[in-house]
Amino acid sequence: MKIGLAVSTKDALPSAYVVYRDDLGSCIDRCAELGYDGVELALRDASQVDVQRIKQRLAATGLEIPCISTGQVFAADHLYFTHPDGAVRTRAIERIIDMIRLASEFNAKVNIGRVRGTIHSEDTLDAASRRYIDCVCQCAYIAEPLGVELLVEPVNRYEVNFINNCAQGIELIRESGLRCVRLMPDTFHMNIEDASFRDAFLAARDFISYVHVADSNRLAPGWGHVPLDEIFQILGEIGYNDWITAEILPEPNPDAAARQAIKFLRSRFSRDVIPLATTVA
Ligand code: LER
Ligand code: MN
Repeated sequence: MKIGLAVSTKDALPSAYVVYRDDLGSCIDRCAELGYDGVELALRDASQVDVQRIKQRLAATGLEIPCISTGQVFAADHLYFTHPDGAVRTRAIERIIDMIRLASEFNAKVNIGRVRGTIHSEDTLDAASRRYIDCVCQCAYIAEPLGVELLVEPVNRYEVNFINNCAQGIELIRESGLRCVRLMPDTFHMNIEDASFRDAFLAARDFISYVHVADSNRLAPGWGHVPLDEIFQILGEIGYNDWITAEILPEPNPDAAARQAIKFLRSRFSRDVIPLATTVA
C-alpha cells in the first residue's frame, strides 16, 4: 500500500480538506521528509501547477502524485455537473478536462467528487443523474485515451445531496458504462453514510481504485473512532493494494496532523523493502 497526503496551494479555501496549504513544491518536500509516498493535489484550476518544476521536485524526492482532486471547482467556483444551466456545465467540464490533461503528465487519477454538485429543489434525481452522466462521458472521452481514471467519490449528505454512499456510486458507474470511471471511497463519508464498512467494501471490490482515509472527526487516523484496522483488513481481503491518502483537517496544526497520519499508516503498511543486489565474488 502506498501512503499519500492531500495538500493544496496557499490560497485554498477552508473547504479544501488538506493538511498543508503552501507552495506545491514545498508541500512535496515536506511530505518527503515525513516519509509519505506521494501527495494528492487539491486544485481549483490546472494552471496552478508549474508542471516542469513539480516534476523536478518529484524526481528529487521520489514522491508521486497519485491523484488530483477537484472539490474546489464546486466549492469555490460553483461549477458542477448537475447544474441545470448548460453553460455552467460546460465550464465545469472544461475545468475537469484541463485537470485530466494535467493528471496525464503525472500518471495521476482525477477525483470527480464534489464537482457532481447538488440537485436543486425544483429538479429531479433522474434529470440530474442524466446531466451528470453526460458530463462524465464528455470527460471520459478525453481521459480514456490518456489512460487517466476518473474517480467517483461518495460524499456525505451534509456536503452534497447526490451519491452519498458507495452503493449509489457503484450504480452511477455501472450506468455510465465507462471503463475509466472508478470508485474512491472515503472512510470519513462512509462512517456517516454506509451502514457497514464490510458490506460496502465487499460490494465495491471490483470498482475501487483509490481510497481516502480520515477518522470519524476528519482528524488524522487514530484520533477518532473509525475502525481503521478492521477496514484495512477488509481492503486486504478484497485485494486492494494501492493508494491510501489521508484527507484530513490540519489540526491541531499541520505538522502534528501530518506526523500522526504517517505514523499511524506506516505502522500498518511498512515501505516495501528493496532487497540489496547480491554480488557474486
Ligand atoms: C469532500 O468531502 C471530499 O471528501 C473530497 O475528497 C471531495 O472533494
Ligand atoms: Mn475525500
